[in-house]
Amino acid sequence: MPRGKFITLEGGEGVGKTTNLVFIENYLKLHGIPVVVTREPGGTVLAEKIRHLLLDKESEDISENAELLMVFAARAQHIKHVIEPALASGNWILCDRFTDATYAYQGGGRNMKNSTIAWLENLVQGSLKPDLTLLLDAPVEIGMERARSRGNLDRFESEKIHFFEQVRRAYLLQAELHPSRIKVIKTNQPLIDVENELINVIGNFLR
Ligand code: T5A
Repeated sequence: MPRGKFITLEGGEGVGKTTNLVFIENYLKLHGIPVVVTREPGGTVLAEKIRHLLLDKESEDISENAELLMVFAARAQHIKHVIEPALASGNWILCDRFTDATYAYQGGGRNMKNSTIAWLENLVQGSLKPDLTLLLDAPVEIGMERARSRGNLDRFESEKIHFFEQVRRAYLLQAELHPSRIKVIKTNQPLIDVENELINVIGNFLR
């Protein structure tokens, strides 16, 4: 059984990850690919508990170091119990956010050192990296407007606009640094056009 492929979906708040995840899952299944859909932070019972703590607006002030370590603690569980076993048994993984989000939110948004993130990445992931990353990108105001329209903002969504500008900049920098892995798809266009771009990029990847 050949090892499965690891696809991640990334982007700032409200850019359309959840919406397009379903489309990508269906597209892969249509091509006969067995796919496991999961998310970060989360994906296991413990990692979902950590997610809850991270997103809870009412929790005590979480230090930047604690936030970074919580993200990687959840990731370690996720890799051990979901991602690695699925890939090893030939399933593909479609994951809503992964370590590029850490470079964007903790690196860009919180201004933490990329070298610290890289050290933890190496500790927790070893050689595990996504094979393909779809970075959904839209101007911050558009994403925030979409997120706000759902009401009930979480701890990250309640940050100031400057934070999200930094997140977006860091994501786009990641795409510049890893052009063969990270494909940028603009989502400030009708959903049908976003889907067509996704088909293009994933179609190329499948070939
Ligand atoms: N985090 C995560 C870190 O800080 N570090 C890390 O390492 C990791 C892994 C997780 C939070 O954790 C942080 C980052 C995050 O803040 P999350 O739920 O995964 O939270 O992320 P969110 O960005 O909060 O997810 P959202 O659900 O808010 O955004 P989505 O999924 O990008 O957007 P979606 O699909 O729900 O769409 C939003 C709305 O827009 C509409 C949709 O119908 C929906 O109503 N929409 C469109 N409308 C018009 N045209 C289009 N093209 C549209 N696409 C979507």
